[in-house]
Amino acid sequence: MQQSLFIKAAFSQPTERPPVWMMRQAGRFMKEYWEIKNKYSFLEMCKTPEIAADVTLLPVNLLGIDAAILFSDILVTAEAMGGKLSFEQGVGPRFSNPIQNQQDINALETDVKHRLQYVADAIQVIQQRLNGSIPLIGFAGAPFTVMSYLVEAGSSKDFKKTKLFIHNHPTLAHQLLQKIADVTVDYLNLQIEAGVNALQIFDSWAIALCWDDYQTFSHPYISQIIAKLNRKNIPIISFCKGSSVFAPLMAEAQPDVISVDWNADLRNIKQQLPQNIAVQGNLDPHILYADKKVIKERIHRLFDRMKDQNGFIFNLGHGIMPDIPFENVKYAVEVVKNYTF
Ligand code: 1CP
Repeated sequence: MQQSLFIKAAFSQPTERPPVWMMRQAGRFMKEYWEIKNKYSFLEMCKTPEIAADVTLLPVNLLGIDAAILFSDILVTAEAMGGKLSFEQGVGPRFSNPIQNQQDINALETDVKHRLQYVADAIQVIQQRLNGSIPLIGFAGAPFTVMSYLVEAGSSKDFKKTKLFIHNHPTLAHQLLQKIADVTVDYLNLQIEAGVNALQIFDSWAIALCWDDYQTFSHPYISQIIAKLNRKNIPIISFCKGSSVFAPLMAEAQPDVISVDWNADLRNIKQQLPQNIAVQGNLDPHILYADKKVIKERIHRLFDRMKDQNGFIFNLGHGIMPDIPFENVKYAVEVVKNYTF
């Protein structure tokens, strides 16, 4: 596995072309996903290893990507801690017992590895089926992003409650973040033990934070998590929306790869980082709605910028939207695979 394009690029070694995978590749833009989803609830899919494996393998078989990502969700840690989680069609995730005060935080449990065993089981089934063909990426949400769902009771546009919580109740916020960080360390180490080949930490909503708040309420917990992982030969990818701004701080946490949103020039970000940190990204996913010639031109433009750089994994700046045409995603993968540095 150390010889796979993806692992080599993640460890900043030369590759003949950039490896490709895409955030939310195991999802709603595929009709094959809906054929499964129409039979089960989202949490049932996550918690049944055979089904989670089926969904994980859809983009492997249909798109021919260079790395698989475990089918699960960042909110399973919060659920294991005691959050009453449901996913409603068209609404997204909901917690019926949001976190509002000290009592709520005290009620959250942290010794919950056993409740996440289904993820370890899914990883084992997936690895049997992949049979060494491509690496499997495991993942978890970053404490700030997971906290935002617990405090807001679900998704949010402006993160008003979360921001009020960190600004007016910083001590409580730190207690909550620490509890999530502790669970996340156990959870990611469980994934390593179960056999993942790489890990990605998703801080999707860091983009909502100003520099000082990112530095105080997100960065220290990601640093702590990365420092406590039994990494062996497993690259750690740190993703956030907002990475165009936060990349220098993200680098201090010492991940192997920083996954960059679509706002930045990827080459500029790469050159600001220590040599041994690779970058992943950063095509605007909206490009995948466009005509094929535009898709090809934009991917080539990005690759021409990155040509002389080791440590580059092609991905999107954020996830594939559910209504992006499957054919366009498939075409983008072909364009990447036909490119040589
Ligand atoms: O209704 C459905 O079919 C469920 C849709 C869905 C899917 C396919 C959700 C609910 N989660 C997932 C899978 C998922 N989530 C993966 C699988 C692997 C992949 O293909 O990438 C991963 C890595 C995630 C991670 C995740 N969940 C993130 C971080 C990444 C990102 O996109 O920013 C976040 C923020 C979530 C929360 C979440 N879960 C589901 C939804 C619809 C959301 C987002 C809601 C919101 O906008 O707040």
